[in-house]
Amino acid sequence: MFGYPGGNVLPIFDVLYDADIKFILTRHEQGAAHAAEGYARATGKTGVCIATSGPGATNLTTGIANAYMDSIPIVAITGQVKTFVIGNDAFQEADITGITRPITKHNYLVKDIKDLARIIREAFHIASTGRPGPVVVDIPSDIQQQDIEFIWPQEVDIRGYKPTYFGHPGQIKKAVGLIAAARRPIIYAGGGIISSGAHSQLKELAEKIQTPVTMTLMGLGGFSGTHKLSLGMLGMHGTAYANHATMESDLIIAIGARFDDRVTGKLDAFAPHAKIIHIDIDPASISKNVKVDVPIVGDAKNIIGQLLEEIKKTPDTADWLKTIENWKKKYPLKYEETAKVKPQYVIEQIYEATQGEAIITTEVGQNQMWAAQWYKYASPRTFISSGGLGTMGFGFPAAMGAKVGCPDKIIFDIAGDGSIQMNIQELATCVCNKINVKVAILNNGYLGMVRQWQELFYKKRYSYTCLYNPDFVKLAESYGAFGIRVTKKEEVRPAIEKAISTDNVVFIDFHIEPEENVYPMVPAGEAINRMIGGMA
Ligand SMILES: Cc1ncc(C[n+]2csc(CCOP(=O)(O)OP(=O)(O)O)c2C)c(N)n1
Ligand SMILES: [Mg+2]
Repeated sequence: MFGYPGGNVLPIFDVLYDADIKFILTRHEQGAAHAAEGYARATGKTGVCIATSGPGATNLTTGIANAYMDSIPIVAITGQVKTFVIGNDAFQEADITGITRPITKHNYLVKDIKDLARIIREAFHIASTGRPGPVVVDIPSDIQQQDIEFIWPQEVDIRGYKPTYFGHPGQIKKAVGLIAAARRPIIYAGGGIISSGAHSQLKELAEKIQTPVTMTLMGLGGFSGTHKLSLGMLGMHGTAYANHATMESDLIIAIGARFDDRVTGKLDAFAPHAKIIHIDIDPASISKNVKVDVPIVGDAKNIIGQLLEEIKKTPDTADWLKTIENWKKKYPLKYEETAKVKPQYVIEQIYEATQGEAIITTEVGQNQMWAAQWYKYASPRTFISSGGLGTMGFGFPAAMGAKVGCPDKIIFDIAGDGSIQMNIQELATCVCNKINVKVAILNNGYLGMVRQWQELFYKKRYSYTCLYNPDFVKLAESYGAFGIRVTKKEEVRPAIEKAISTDNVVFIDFHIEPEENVYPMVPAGEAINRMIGGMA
């Protein structure tokens, strides 16, 4: 449990004093929310954060919105002013159930102590089942002070909330028919693969039907990036071959993905020849952005299992795979190697030094896209990044939560010099709790991704994107962490090795080429095969 105290949660904190709960005091409530998310994404369990009423609760909201957009199971507990002053503009009152209604899967204001146990039970159930998401439980402080006999409900029965877990057999048959007839199929896999634990089934399916797999940012690790059938990520900064394969495909099997605009680009130009099968646990996601031919509502793991049972005739994809192999050879991800410190090189070196076994979190911007492109994620829950909301300041507290959940793993936050300063206060939390995460700051002196857009689309008018930065090494040291500065290419690998072998929180300040860009890039609103730095 990650959190921060205050007047209206004091009764709960008093119980935490000797409760059998590992509690971590963060230095900002936003840090607590993101840490709960990092914990949830690394472990598959529900993360928990707690804050006081008013400003404590509003500080959680960015993390709650982030969890909502990325379907991450967290329960956020907030203190509230006493029931009899709610609505009176009481000290530190904020209507947090009102504020979080559009960014939670569900939320509760506890008005009677008799409901508390049931509500907590339901909150965890709702957060972690169906399409996962954040649930807020707002508890007035007078309710916190009341006594009642503790009865934990064994069963949860919520009218109107009964997720569908298995695909309709008729829809499965239709999908099997389309798969057998396809010649240029692709699987488009999203975060749903990871939340449903469907990675083994996905591998089996891809191999059985010899169909290449492309992943969203949220889906990375759901299918091994080193597998022959992997196309890597698609979309705005996807690989050229993933985007071309998508545009040329005659069948898209979308699993646990939601056709986000960073993936589809210009909607009416998206995959013009493709029939679409869409597998998703949330019926509201289906045909929301793109009209699909065969919707299948249910859990990804179950449905892939059903498909595997029903598929007798597999498609002939030999020519298609040859075409894709050619694209991969001709248009690989690439960067110009120079004597300077290149961000892509830094990430390649982190990949090699950790043998692909680390958990990588990211901030937002160029750092995030390079981390998605240049580290090969072989297994689920090894890549943790803010997808839907794109929250700068997510990566460091998320790394902290991931490390608490997976203490034996090496955790690297691949950060930008801008983003890291948005939750840098969590250095204190990491150091004093010995949460030894490693932070690789790709320091370009810019809000790099915004600068890239200004370079390409605003005539290089760098309006307020140049940063004045602290000395990150001294800053780390002032918190009791270990700092390393890297200004030369040959220092990159030794610094990474040193960070891994150092039994402390480590910041590596990589002074990278300031105006390096992320390519390929699909300009906003263009079709996804119209890439800058992709293929003609
Ligand atoms: C909280 C928040 N504010 C603003 C943005 C808009 N934004 C997206 S990327 C970016 C620049 C990030 O800079 P830095 O962390 O240095 O990363 P770089 O792109 O340089 O790797 C900004 C400002 C955002 N995503 N999140
Ligand atoms: Mg930067």
